[in-house]
Amino acid sequence: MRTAGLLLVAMTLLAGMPATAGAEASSRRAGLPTVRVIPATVTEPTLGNRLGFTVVRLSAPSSRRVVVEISTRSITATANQDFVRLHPTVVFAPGETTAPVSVELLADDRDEPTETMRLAITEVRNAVAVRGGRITILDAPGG
Ligand SMILES: [Ca+2]
Repeated sequence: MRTAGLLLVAMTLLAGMPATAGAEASSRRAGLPTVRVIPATVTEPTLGNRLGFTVVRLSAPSSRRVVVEISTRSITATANQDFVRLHPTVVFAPGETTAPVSVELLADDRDEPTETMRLAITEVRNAVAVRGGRITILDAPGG
């Protein structure tokens, strides 16, 4: 009974543990850096399109090339209406720890609340992905 109780506690702790903690623990075990997309706030363009930038960051330099595949994900912002759906690949040369990544924002004629989307890491080589990459899109003044 005691074992079952402890197991239940352990399972509860695991269930409540943020994904980040698990990724960082497995990265330490594997001796790999973690990689995350830094959250950013960008403004919708008034007309046409514009790139909004953020960076992808490694927790430590690597002697190996790190390849990170990213995918745009809707949260409250809509793909191909508020931003262009894209799957950029970011490559870190050995020793590099930051690399730019952008999202192509689209103008509209509507007054909207602030919207959000995510640059999600879908695939990574020589590092361990950590959840992040939330992009907050502020509505353009007057549209
Ligand atoms: Ca708008």
